[in-house]
Amino acid sequence: MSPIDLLNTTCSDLEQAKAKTTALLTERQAGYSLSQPLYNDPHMFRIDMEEVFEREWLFMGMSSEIPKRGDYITVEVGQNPVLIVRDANGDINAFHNTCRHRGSRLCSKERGKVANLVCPYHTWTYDLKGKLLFAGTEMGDGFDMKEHGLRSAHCRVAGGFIFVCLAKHPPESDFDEFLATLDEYMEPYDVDNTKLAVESTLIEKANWKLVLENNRECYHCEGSHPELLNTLLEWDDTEDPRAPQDFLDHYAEQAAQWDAENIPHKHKSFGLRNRIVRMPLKKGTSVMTMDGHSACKKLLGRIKNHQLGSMRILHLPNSWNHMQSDHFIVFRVLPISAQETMVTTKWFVHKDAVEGVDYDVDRLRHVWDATNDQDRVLAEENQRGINSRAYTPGPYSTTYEFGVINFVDWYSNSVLANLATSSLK
Ligand code: 3BY
Ligand code: FES
Ligand code: FE
Repeated sequence: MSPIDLLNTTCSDLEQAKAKTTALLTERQAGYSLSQPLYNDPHMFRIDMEEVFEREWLFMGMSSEIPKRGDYITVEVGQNPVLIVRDANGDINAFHNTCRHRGSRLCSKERGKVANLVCPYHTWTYDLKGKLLFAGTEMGDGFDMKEHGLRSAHCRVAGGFIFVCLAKHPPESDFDEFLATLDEYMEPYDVDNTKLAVESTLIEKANWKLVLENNRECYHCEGSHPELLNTLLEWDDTEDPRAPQDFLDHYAEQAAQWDAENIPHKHKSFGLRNRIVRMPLKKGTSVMTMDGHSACKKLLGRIKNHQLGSMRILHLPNSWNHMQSDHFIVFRVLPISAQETMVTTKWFVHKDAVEGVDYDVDRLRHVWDATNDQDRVLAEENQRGINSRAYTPGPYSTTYEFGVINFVDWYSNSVLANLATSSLK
């Protein structure tokens, strides 16, 4: 069933899907992969969209993608077109990208620049704060312009990261604390003085949760990621009990330098939803290029040390990131259907860096293009096997796959909690 067909499902189908999801998540075996319908059933997918992607804070993009007044990006969250635009005060606003006349999408391009937001259908015009400025002369006496401004969505920006929440009431959590930490940890990078160098979009034939699960472990790295392993150390945490002494020594040496330069690095977690940690890369390497040497001649922000490792930022449900000394890479996951997911990767460099002089795009993107494609195949094969009538949930390794366990626990707990409070959303 396609997402469009889902619109035709009756309310009782939806109630049944909610009841089934609740049962599957309540009865799931902790530490095991989820049951098949949660990975491939269009009804369960609808629940994911309503209870996760329309309820939680989502990573959308970076503030430096829209540096000037009128710059905008658009993002499709399932069937919800979203518009993010910078206004005349420099503030970033998020709106539902749907006209208050008869609902046309206002902006259809992925990014652009406008003076005002003009609907392509009948030219209703809104300012950059969503106020309706013009609706022609034919709307009649009773028509109130003030009642027809764009519907806004909650929007928060920290450390250059733009987050949007489509729910009426964003989830109560430690999100504020995470944003404050993000501001502090991103300070050295001076995101406002960065620019998007290049981006890629992959459509993976896999449920979004398989894309996230795959990202949350490096059990598969040795067998699948030769390019990434030129620089990446498999540990995802400085306190990983499996980490050998030579890693701990290397980390201690790097951390001493980072401390001397006032570069934040300590692991911080905010529930299971968000975490930040700076991890060293392999000894002698600086950034995730094929040879481990610089990708861009200009370092970011106030950074002087090429060897800042990679600051990893996790934001469930839809982002992981690698912040390095001379470029950073952000990843955004958006579900399309039960078995299709869009993964967008964006590489940022210093805004004054000149392509072909300071950086070469092919060199910059090589490792993560290869890695993303390898991960795409892994997620797609995972999906195909899960679709088998023989599939049953299998056990995660508590040492190698703790990140996956954390993700699946977060997902299950969030969906159950959100389903229980559906009426308040
Ligand atoms: O580097 C990442 O983004 C994740 C974490 C470990 C494996 N995977 C490639
Ligand atoms: Fe936008 Fe008519 S739908 S102006
Ligand atoms: Fe991978």
